[in-house]
Amino acid sequence: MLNIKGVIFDLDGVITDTAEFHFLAWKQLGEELGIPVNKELNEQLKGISRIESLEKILESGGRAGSYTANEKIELAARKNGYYLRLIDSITPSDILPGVEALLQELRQAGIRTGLASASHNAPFILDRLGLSHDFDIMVDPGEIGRGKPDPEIFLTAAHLLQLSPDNCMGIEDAAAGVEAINRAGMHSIGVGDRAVLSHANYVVESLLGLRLQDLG
Ligand code: B16
Ligand code: MG
Repeated sequence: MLNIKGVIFDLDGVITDTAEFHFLAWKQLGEELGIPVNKELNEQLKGISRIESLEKILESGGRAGSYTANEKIELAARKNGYYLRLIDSITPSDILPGVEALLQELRQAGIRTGLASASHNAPFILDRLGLSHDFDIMVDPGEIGRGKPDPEIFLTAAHLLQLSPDNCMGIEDAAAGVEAINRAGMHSIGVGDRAVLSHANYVVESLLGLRLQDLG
């Protein structure tokens, strides 16, 4: 029997569909570098940090050793510029279906909430969505040494919530994120494609399909 006292959310792809904007921004950079970025490659970038995503793209184009560390920082910054332009138009209407109802249900039930996003743009996005005050804690990805699929970001969230990991549930859209939740010893909810998220304890197509009683 689960005893869930805290729910830790991913941001991109769970709370809002910025995953699509990350894809478009990487695709644009890829075109400039002559490296195709398709949906399949993009799936592997979900939940992965900006610089690691760049490394994977360069690797896929056979260009892993072609750039200095400084050039890679410049390329990652260029992608972020494209991304920021795309997310500039975000409003509360971009909150994915079911998110607000679930947050409200959790609050009413006294279940604590946290955000475990790898994105350095998370505070800006939450602000645009009008959700800045809806989470009890938010992990700063700058403080995290090892990105998803390492469990560090979820363990840090549980620590900040002052909860044991086995009393926490994590919600993710990325395969790497679900692995991070599982390795943290938490109950995992995958949002999206069942084929990609089959290692989650429970998979829903969208958060509209998730009710409090499903949390055990
Ligand atoms: P940024 P999440 C992750 O956010 C995204 O899934 C991933 O595609 C992105 O590269 C990463 O954040 C870093 O984002 O470039 O904005 O710092 O899914 O963990 O909320
Ligand atoms: Mg995500």
